[in-house]
Amino acid sequence: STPEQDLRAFKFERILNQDTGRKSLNLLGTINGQPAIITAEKTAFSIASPENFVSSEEGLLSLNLLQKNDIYHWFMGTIAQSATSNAAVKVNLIYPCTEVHIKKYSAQKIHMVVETPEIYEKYVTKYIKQKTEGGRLNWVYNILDHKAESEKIIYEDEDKELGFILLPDLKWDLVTLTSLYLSVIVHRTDIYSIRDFTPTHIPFLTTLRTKVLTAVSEKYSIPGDLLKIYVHYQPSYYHFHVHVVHISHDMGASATVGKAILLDEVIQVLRLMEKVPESRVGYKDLEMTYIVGEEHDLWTKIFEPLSKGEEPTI
Ligand code: M7G
Repeated sequence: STPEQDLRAFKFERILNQDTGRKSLNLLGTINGQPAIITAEKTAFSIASPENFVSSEEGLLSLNLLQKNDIYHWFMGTIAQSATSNAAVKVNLIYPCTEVHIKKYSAQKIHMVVETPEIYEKYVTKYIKQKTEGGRLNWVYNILDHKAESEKIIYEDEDKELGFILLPDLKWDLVTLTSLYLSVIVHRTDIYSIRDFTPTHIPFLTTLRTKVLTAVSEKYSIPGDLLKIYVHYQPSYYHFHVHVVHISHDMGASATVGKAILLDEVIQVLRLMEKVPESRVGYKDLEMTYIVGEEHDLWTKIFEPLSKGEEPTI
């Protein structure tokens, strides 16, 4: 079956989350008896031909005046759309999905947690190990092996140690430059998260940064001062990758304090660590403070037990 046939076969079960501000909706259901998640998000207005906005053929197709008061008028309307050139909605399908995906896309309370070097060493490393197993990184290896998305690669440095692939993130609609969202996926497999960085990685990170900036400026004519380049701690996928996002794009929780750390800051911290006389000091030695959702395994298996004075069960 084609991806479209799969999507059409979706049997709705329940709403996982809805955000009226971001105009997004996450649905849980099944396809052929297997769990699936649909995440839908209304797209940004296309500004390709703003002069056509009021056109009843190419812009606002129909209008319904809700109210008029003095100089104020408000309408509801429909708008001309096309799935290929001017889409109304971006739909992501995860099928078959896992319990971890369901938790990730569910509405939940969040907590600020402090991960000490001891907590990292004792519990979080175990958690990270578990999350690299069971095919969770298949999509990453598919990209690195050119088995998927290879036609979308913007730039590749094939070096085994320093190399990486720059390509569009699945969150990007591929057209709106002001919401540009790219990912850098490194070829090396020895870095799970920034916790693995020591000052020895400074040249790796600085060359990566320079090459990414050059590639983005050549391909999209976007200068470096219009880009946010950051990493997540904690990330969802433990194979080192970097997020490259247009500065005008408000990513919400995913680019916020408590989740995103600028690559420049990581490099600066490593440079300072380089000056520490003690050898092998690195990100593993820092206290890291971040947000975690109540459904997340890091909360249920590590930080919730710790907050109650209990031993984590990881
Ligand atoms: P993260 O910081 O590990 O997790 O980033 P997050 O999803 O909590 O941000 C992983 C990034 O990879 C995210 O920005 C995802 O949108 C993106 N991503 C995830 N998958 C499964 C794919 C994929 O199959 N292809 C591409 N191109 N990007 C993906």
